[in-house]
Amino acid sequence: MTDTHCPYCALQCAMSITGGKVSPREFPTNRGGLCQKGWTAAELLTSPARLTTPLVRRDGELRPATWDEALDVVADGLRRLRAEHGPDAVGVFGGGGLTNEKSYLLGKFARVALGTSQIDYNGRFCMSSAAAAGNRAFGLDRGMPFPVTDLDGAGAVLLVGGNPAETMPPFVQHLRGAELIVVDPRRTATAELATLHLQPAPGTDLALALGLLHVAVADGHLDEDYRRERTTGFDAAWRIAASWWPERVERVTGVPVADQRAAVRVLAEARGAYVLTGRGTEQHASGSDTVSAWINLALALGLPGREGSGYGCLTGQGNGQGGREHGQKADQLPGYRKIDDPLAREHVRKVWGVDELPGPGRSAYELLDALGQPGGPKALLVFGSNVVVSAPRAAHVADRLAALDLLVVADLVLSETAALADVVLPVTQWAEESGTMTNLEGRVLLRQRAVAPPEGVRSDLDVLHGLAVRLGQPAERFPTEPEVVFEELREASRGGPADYSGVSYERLRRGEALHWPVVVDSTPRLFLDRFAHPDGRARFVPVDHRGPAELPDAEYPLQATTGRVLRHYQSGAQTRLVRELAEAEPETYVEVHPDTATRAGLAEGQLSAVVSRRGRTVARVRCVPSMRLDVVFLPFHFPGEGRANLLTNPVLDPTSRMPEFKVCAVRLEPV
Ligand SMILES: Nc1nc2c(c(=O)[nH]1)N[C@H]1C(S)=C(S)[C@@H](COP(=O)(O)OP(=O)(O)OC[C@H]3O[C@@H](n4cnc5c(=O)[nH]c(N)nc54)[C@H](O)[C@@H]3O)O[C@H]1N2
Ligand SMILES: Nc1nc2c(c(=O)[nH]1)N[C@H]1C(S)=C(S)[C@@H](COP(=O)(O)OP(=O)(O)OC[C@H]3O[C@@H](n4cnc5c(=O)[nH]c(N)nc54)[C@H](O)[C@@H]3O)O[C@H]1N2
Ligand code: SF4
Ligand SMILES: [Mo]
Repeated sequence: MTDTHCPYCALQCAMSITGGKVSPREFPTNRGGLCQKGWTAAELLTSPARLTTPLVRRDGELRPATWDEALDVVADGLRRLRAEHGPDAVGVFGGGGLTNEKSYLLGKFARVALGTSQIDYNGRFCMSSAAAAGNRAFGLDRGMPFPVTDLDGAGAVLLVGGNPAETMPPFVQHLRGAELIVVDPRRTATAELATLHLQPAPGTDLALALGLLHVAVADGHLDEDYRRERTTGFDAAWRIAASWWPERVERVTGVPVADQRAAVRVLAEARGAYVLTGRGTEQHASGSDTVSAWINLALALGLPGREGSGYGCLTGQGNGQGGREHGQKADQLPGYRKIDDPLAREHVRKVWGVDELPGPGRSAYELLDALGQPGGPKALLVFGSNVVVSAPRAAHVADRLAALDLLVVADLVLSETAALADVVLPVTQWAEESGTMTNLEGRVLLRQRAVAPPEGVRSDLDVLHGLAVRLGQPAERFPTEPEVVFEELREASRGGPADYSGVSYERLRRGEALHWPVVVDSTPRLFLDRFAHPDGRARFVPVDHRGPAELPDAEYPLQATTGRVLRHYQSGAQTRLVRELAEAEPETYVEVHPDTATRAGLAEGQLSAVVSRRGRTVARVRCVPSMRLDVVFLPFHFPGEGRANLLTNPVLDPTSRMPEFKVCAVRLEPV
């Protein structure tokens, strides 16, 4: 029996593996619980769909090749493109599911072995708006700056744009003791658990948050002592919120004045309250400002940086937290350092033993959009993402991939993106390798190898090593042993905001709870004494409502929003191959109010075309009476013409470069 953690989401539920079978394990976050995805996770270890040999495209078809052949093809291609067009002709796309060791080595590989600035990752589609807002307000971004179990004692929780009943089922037990207020345009399984459900139109959360701040101040709930001692910038933020009186907010969002007042009262009067945000409120072209507005509300009520209350964002991918700290993001170096900070560059240069480092590159969507264009990358290496399904304006992204001279995908299965590649490299997964993950509460976990990998696959670390050596790098610069990579990561992160220098495999094996920063001791709770800005104070950030980039009109009268269902994970590349999950949720669908369906000439169970300015998706109609009349919902887990991302608007948040996944204008048509 080997103790490990789930391959999927950021809750990183603890499990054991015995003879290739999963059983749940007691742990503070999941308390012995697993969701259906976790229970069935082992099926993919032995699935016939597993890739076990490298594939190289010859005469238009992917054909089996040896590892040497495949790596030679890649290295030759990269060398040639670099020689002809310079180092930025090669791009790298990483993922928040990769272990800390892989994220770290991928960033080092890009900057050192390729010398390219063109690296970013799918966390840009996930965490970036909350991260930007957290940094602005607190001077540091750790999704939850407190352990999940602190929520057990909460009197009230405001959960905005998150549906953990489907996205992190075992997490919900931590909300049981609190009065729960859910903000979601849909009446989700999570909203069903709430005392109060606010149902705004998609993309109007910023107005709602300004309105709740207005009510908090007008109704006398501003925590004056806290504001004076622990924050700055209230006046500028208030000047904007002052004009968002509740009736105006109701007109823009659809949330009744009485519900706005009730929500603020519940939060203000609770002993111990938390504000939590999920992707619903973050994945907008105004996502960073929207999260800032929710943090402003939390600051006005005096919640962050106090024991028993706070603000947190629910990180999504397995290593969504660690994945954003170790340098696979375009503007970052390991330890959550900024790539344009001269001291950070010097520190990392020394650890890596190199004289030069490239500067910041393009953000994820901008990188994909530039592929094959003049001045853009001509080759792309993808590790841990299925962008053909998960990136916005997906048909355009597929066109950009097709315009490349060389597309290389490392994956465990032939994802829709891998199927388009010139070279596919089959890698080990989760239980077949060791590595560390940092969960949603900033706790570093060790996932230990539990089973032998199938013959023919190699780890991502091995792949990076093999390519780096072929590109002329010294072999020892790209270690293949996770623990050796981690030892180097410790040094690279030392002194940075996300300092892992005190974390070791040995301490993790002993089961120590280590929340970063860890120089010697763990930091389960941040900000109790001071926030991370130089003056120790949190910042109110003045933000105003802008609304979605695309509003409904006569041609596209409805708003589509997108998200997740219990049984599938992300692009579905993994979960669509697990029989129990695929049978229960075999195809995409569109949730729509019955009256809206009728008006479009549609009925329950029929196929509908959902059409936006970017494209057309085909989905089966599910009539849901609790839906708003003006909103439809599609999950984004399905491929082909069922891709929700054929519709989505790639307009970006100016600060975080997050695309507006959560709202675009559409119409429904019978097929
Ligand atoms: N089953 C499952 N679990 C997962 C994942 C998965 O793919 N499947 N992925 C993991 C990852 S990477 C992530 S990031 C997390 C995401 O976890 P969540 O944030 O919980 O997931 P989503 O379904 O994307 O969005 C949550 C809710 O936002 C609502 N929403 C849409 N538009 C708006 C809006 O304008 N305002 C507000 N307030 N709400 C809105 C949607 O109706 C939806 O119910 O889940 C993780 N867990
Ligand atoms: N419309 C819409 N689109 C969205 C979202 C939304 O809410 N709505 N959410 C966005 C969010 S929050 C996210 S996080 C993204 C996620 O979307 P993706 O980035 O596509 O995430 P996954 O489907 O998890 O893709 C991971 C791929 O890597 C493979 N893989 C898993 N582990 C490893 C590994 O260790 N090494 C390697 N090399 N490969 C591995 C898997 O088999 C899979 O093919 O989607 C975004 N797209
Ligand atoms: S909640 Fe997340 S970590 Fe837990 S079993 Fe489900 S997918 Fe795995
Ligand atoms: Mo995510």
